[in-house]
Amino acid sequence: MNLYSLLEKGFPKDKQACALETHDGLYYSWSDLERATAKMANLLKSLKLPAGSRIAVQVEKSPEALFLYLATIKAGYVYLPLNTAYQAAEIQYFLENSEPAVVVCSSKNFSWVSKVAFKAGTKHVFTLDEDRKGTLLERAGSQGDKFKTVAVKDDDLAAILYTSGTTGRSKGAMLTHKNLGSNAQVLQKFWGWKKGDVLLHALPIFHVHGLFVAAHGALINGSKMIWLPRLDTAQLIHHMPNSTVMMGVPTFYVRLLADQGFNKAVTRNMRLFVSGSAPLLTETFNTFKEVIGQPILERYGMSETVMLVSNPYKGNRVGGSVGLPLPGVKVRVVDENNKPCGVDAIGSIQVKGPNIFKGYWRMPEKTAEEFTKDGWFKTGDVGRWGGVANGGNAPKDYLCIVGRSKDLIISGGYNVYPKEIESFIDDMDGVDESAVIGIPHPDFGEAVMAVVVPKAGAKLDAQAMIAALKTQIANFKIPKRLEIVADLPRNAMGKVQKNILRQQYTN
Ligand code: MLC
Ligand code: AMP
Repeated sequence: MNLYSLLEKGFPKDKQACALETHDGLYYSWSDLERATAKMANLLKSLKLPAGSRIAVQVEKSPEALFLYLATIKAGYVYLPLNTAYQAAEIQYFLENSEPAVVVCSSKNFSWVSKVAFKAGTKHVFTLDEDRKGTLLERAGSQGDKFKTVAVKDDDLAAILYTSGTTGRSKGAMLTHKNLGSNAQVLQKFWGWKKGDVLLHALPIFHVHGLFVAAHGALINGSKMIWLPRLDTAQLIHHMPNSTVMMGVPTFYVRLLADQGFNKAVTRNMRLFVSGSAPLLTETFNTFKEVIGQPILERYGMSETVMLVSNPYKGNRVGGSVGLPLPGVKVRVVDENNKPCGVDAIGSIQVKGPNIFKGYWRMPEKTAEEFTKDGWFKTGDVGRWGGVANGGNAPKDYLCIVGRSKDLIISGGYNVYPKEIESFIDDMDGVDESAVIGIPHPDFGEAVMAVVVPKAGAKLDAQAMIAALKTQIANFKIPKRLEIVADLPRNAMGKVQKNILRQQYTN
């Protein structure tokens, strides 16, 4: 079934009810949502795109951006969202790799994005801005407001999400209608979505968390969303008394707890706070429970798998643990021979289920590498069943994530692969080599730090290097700290010992 049809089944009968309320006081009814989606789907159809065409989108968050996503899947095309922080070189790679038929960008970026897109073979470039301006809506305005949802097969693609690669360039995770639909249905039940729920939505919608976990949850349940463009704690606190559910990365909870205006009274109607995308510190979990009187529900997932494991809605939510495998999802913790580890032993986390992606876009070898012979997907995360983890005490059937085998930094919920940043730094004049590590950060959980060795006789300026990086890569990947040193610690094999650097700079 087309994912749109599945979501639509949950839309309320009263089409005049509010579907989205924005931070600047606009109300979109379910009828508005359906009509705008149909108009955009008709526009896409009028372009006579081949089946399986990718629609790449790099726009600021707005209700219309959500409708564009819905229109894409309704019309049977493949949605390809791109983080608004990505710079020209990053966008160039994504467009050349995915060869989208249509690109939608902000007006302010049109001149450079369109050049890159046309060079990559894209035929149509539209603009869409936060304030309902741009050529996409101009062109969609004259289209019909009814559209028959295109029939698709379960394993037809609905979306491609680029995830950074440990080596080399990013990989496009291909997600099918079935992957996304099955996960939305499971979460609706598991998290007890009910009539009257209102979702407070402040996450970006170009990643799994904001689009597939949060927005799908409200859509499939026919629930209203309070649609905020970004995390702004004053806005969250303002809207919280009229909300029942919120989802965020740990930084959301750290910032809320630091705000004097956040208290039990503000959260009186809230029934569920979900955290994910990065580890929630047990300290944050405990403080939140103490101050607000309810435990945050932590869950675990990935772009390749959508949601895998979650603390229960009803039942024991354990700080430091991501909880129980979701219904239909199989999770195992294995040793280096892919043999399941016993309780309390640490191993690699592998998963199976209807939510696991179809593979990496045009990378069959990479896809094969990431699956075991018997079909388990290797998450690259390291975990343990039960035990005293991260300062908590989890029962034996609860999963605790204790680390990652992939060299990955998660900063404020965004993934940064050190290798990518190192290659940009190593290309700079006067640089001999570099090591990029994650160091603890009070707001973002982890922050990117670079340790750089100059070439003999070269003089490097840390501030100038950071300024140069800012023109090349997304802002969340920029090192918050850059140190210039004489050499890097190495082991007997000559490998850089990042653990020593992490210890040295963690204080
Ligand atoms: C912004 N900055 C960041 C950053 N976000 N730096 C590191 N890490 C981040 N995540 C930079 C800004 O460019 C700015 O730099 C400075 O830090 C301060 O920015 P800010 O204004 O305070 O940031 P803000 O706009 O408040 O954003 C912080 C944030 C945001 C945490 C709210 O990053 C965010 O919404 N993160 C959510 C990411 C997400 O949705 N992840 C889900 C992935 S899906 P300067 O130099 O310009 O001052 C996934 C699967 C799963 O992982 O399981 O869910
Ligand atoms: P992404 O590639 O952006 O989808 O990020 C997925 C990664 O985020 C996972 O492989 C984990 O390393 C991490 N992650 C997601 N949720 C959690 C969580 N609750 N605790 C720890 N790590 C998490």
